Amino acid sequence: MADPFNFTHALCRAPARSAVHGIRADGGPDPDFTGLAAEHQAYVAALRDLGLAVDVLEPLDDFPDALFTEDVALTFPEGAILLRPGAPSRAGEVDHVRGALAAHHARLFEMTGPGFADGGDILRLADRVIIGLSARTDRTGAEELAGLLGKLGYRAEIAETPRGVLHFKTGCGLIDERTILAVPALADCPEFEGLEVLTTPAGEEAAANILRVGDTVLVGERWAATHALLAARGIAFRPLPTDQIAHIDAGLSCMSLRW
Ligand code: CIR
Repeated sequence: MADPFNFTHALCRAPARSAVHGIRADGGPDPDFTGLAAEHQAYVAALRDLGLAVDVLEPLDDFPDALFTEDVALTFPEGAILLRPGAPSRAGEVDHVRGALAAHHARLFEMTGPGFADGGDILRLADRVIIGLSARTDRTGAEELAGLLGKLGYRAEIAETPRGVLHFKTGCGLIDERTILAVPALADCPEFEGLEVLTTPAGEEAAANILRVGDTVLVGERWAATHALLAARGIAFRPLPTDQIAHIDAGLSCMSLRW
């Protein structure tokens, strides 16, 4: 299996004005559109600076959450899978990435249902893929997805996402091939056996959604103790602003598909 951090491409989508109405589980104020767009631009610029060819799709006003391209598909060097997002308002986003993915991936599979799976629930490790069950990903969907992953040569395991955590990767991310950063509620996840699990520093649970690209870990700029943790391990990291996307329950992995 290939290096899980070795990406050459990413697919993003510019935020529509409607993004300020994106889903949030616990209510809370709308993000500021200008700030949110700036965060998105900084993210795209960082991916390009790290050497990726980034396609940025047009905004979709009818789909406030469509900037979170991670949730509608899975992408690998070997091919891609179109998913069935679990939020009804996001189901239609899939049709809007099909063409862009078909242009890059000769092998393009698609979930047919009736189950659901969001890309935010899928954590790719060096030797397998973990599918987290959540309010967006049900067991039927996870099992269909595991079968499709098998066609691309990836072994899948199904895990539980703690209650109150939107997506599995809201609560964890890979620092390196053997090390996970996870919120305390996920630290004892049985599927992490054999890996080293570092827990997020107190008060920095929202830092768990890191994204490693090549040798660099993208991490929210607000999380100083997490930066110190990465620095102490000699991990190169790049802080990025995430305050506005956090208003709509998102973090750094959510804003791209990568392969
Ligand atoms: C949603 O609730 O679907 C969006 N507001 C946030 C999606 C975040 N995506 C992710 O964690 N992969």
